[in-house]
Amino acid sequence: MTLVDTPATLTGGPSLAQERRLVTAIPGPRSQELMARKAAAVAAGVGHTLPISVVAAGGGVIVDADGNSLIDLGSGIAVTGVGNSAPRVVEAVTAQLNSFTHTCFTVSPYEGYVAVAEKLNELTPGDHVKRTALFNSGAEAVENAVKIARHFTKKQAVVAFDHAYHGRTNLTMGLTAKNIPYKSGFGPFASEVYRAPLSYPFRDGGLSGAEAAAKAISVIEKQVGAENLAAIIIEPIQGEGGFIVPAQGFLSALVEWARENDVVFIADEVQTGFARTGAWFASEHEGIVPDVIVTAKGIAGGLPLSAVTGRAEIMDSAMAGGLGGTYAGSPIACAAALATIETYEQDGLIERAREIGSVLIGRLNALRTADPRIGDVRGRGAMVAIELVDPATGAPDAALTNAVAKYAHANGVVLLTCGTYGNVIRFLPPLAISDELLIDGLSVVAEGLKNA
Ligand code: PLZ
Repeated sequence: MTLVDTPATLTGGPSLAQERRLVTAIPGPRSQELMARKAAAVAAGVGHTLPISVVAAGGGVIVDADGNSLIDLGSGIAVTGVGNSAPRVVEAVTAQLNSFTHTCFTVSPYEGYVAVAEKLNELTPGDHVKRTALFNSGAEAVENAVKIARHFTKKQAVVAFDHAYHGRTNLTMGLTAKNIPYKSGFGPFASEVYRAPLSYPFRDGGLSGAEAAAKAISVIEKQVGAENLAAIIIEPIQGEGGFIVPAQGFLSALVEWARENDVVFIADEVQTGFARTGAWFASEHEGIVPDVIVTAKGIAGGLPLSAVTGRAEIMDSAMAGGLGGTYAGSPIACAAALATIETYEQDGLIERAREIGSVLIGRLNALRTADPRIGDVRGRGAMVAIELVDPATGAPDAALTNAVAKYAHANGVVLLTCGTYGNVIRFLPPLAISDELLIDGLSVVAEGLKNA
């Protein structure tokens, strides 16, 4: 078996040449070699968007084993906000690796975990007293948020929304809306999960936030009942479901109703969190203060870490020993998180996310004016999407979406799609990307649209 040999000098991080460079077709021979090994060794259910073999990444690029340099417009699904191998993260993780790698926080604690909890309590919306518990993945944190809400309220039902995505574990699959590829054949799903309609301005006939909330609340009251409901969980901007920004007032009406009815309001900010939307958390754009907020992805510069942060009385309700996990809040991931948060702060990345947003929204709106297949341009900060439709009927156009994504991949741009109907192209660049690369990436997408 041949191992793909990586040039020893190629280190990732922001010092990588920041350019789109194609030296072979995508995938090149070395990437193809890895894909053949993957097909023979990895379970077929583990898919991939782009068939390349990554050897280095940093700033706004990903370099493959054939020497191609691709523009990264996905950040590993909204994870590497600070960029891959960000210098502070590399330094902090290296230092932590050299002191200790693991003790299990619930066996013998260490400072990094506590410092991350303090930082999250400080940065998340609301100035009430908070507590945090750390986990590994977004799904694991969502599960724990629901566990905690049930323990606190002594109620069982959970309401999620149309188009929601909350993970792939059994409970979070049940919370997730989309059947294929996330759920089909993987049931039975957990009980006491209910679904309410979402505010989706492009597709709900332009209901106001208050009207859409009234509709959702009516479903909740008639089909579940506040007396049975432990929690409402919602992404403030839906991620996998299609970057759906609810109408103004939708989220705040839900928060108000939850508060009046002793229901825990959980914001799933796994994808929207950590500077991505031009604020620390997307809840801030709506002025809402969630009771519990779930974070992951952008928290630790690519290392696996997630968190549940919430009102002290809710978080403290679970008995000692009721929350944990062998690796939950790993010292290495915590070191990475502290360095990542410092990087967002020191490098002005919240401001940078807003600038990226103006470039994206400006250019995409210009494209839309000339191309009626772009039905909608939406998002906040560096979390922006276009929804592609049949201009005559408004029907979702997944085939066009796939064609544009394929064109982008073949031309050196890592571009992601999403949406219940598979017709949304999403832009999630690292906040470390240059305007030049971003604009080059957008021009490839524009060409892809023209060619399709
Ligand atoms: N909540 C809002 O976006 C993860 C899914 C990638 P994990 N989204 C990317 C895939 O295809 O599996 C996500 C999310 C929101 C929860 C999750 C789950 O986070 O870290 O993937 O478990």
